[in-house]
Amino acid sequence: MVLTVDKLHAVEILDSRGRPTLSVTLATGDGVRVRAGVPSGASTGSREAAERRDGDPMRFSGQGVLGAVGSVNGEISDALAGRTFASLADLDAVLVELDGAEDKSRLGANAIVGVSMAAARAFAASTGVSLWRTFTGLLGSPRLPVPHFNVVNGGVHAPNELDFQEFMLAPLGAPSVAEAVRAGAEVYGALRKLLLGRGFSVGLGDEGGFAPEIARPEEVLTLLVEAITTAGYRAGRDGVAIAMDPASSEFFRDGAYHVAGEALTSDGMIDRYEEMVERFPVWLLEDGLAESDWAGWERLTARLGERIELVGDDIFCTNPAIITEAIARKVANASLIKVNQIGTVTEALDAMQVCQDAGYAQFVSHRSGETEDSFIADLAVGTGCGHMKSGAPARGERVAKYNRLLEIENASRLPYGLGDARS
Ligand code: 2PG
Ligand code: MG
Repeated sequence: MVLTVDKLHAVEILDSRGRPTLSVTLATGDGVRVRAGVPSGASTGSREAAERRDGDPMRFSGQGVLGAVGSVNGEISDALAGRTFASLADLDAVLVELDGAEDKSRLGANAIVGVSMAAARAFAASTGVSLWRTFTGLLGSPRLPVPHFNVVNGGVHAPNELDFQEFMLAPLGAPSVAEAVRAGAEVYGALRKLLLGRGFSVGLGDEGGFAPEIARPEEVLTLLVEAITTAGYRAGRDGVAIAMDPASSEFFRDGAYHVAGEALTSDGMIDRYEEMVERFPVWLLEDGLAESDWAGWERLTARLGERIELVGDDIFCTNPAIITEAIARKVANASLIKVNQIGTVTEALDAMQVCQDAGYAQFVSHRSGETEDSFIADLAVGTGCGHMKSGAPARGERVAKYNRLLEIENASRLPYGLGDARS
């Protein structure tokens, strides 16, 4: 596979939250033209690759990305146009070197990731294969991931009183993506009815989940179990299980976790999670503790690591070096994978490889600010990581990823589910 870059062009577009982001178009020497849309987060880890934002208060409250667009159309184009690359890794290495900053802040991680995603797509298109096929053989064998539908939103993704950011439905027991998507949509519908019947708002948060005025996470879990059974599914690993991303760095202040009016220590939080795991079919917990609380994470992993998947997001930032340190310290047993958190597709694949080698699971993820780009669906399928989250089974930018999984399922005979590595 070789790729000759002919032209690169970026424009400023809107993400799903109404904030500017980039669309990057790449044309190759053999006449292929592809595009990538750049995602953007709200609950970001402090060690993430840095987005370049204009900071001009007269445009989009300072959120404009004309500088990052300029990086693509100027310096990056100048460096790549007319050059031939033998692999995506080679092209990404040029991007990393060109930026020169550890956090990619000079050209902007949002500029770089857009080019990297477009280049990955161009490599696939030039060889006439689906994008997911270019990721096969690197890690596990390809498989269709269990979609994790975020149906209740809180934290910085919704203006309600709920401190926990995400409550997800995980149809682990479904036989296929098609049935998993059906389960997600049916339970989402049942939950809507339940909420309305109890006088709660069914307004939506950033990722398409409902944002009711409920403070206690246990109350949300109770409602979810009811919605799952009302929709006709078993609540549990043999049916529809539950995953949570409290995004706890956001409510960790002055050494305490502030949840529904209580201030808890790390151990208090761990006790609380253990109770939840005992009472409810919670199978995965992401960012249960804050990114700065490594000692707490060690205890959390010792207590719950054998029973559930513990995913590091803000604490790892898809960074191979940080994940390597976490493995040595027995922190978590899985990493979230967000390409824009590290800045190139190649480095995200490196992070997945580090996880894979240590028996850590990889959970491919969207961002709260998204476009209709379905890149992560192909990434999750090709790497065979077994699970992916892309928000609610509603709203165009969220369902684009699930619909892409349906498309791949239809065109391939790939197996569905977490895979052999985990039960
Ligand atoms: C998360 C993500 C995606 P954000 O915390 O996992 O759901 O949120 O993109 O705002 O960081
Ligand atoms: Mg998270």
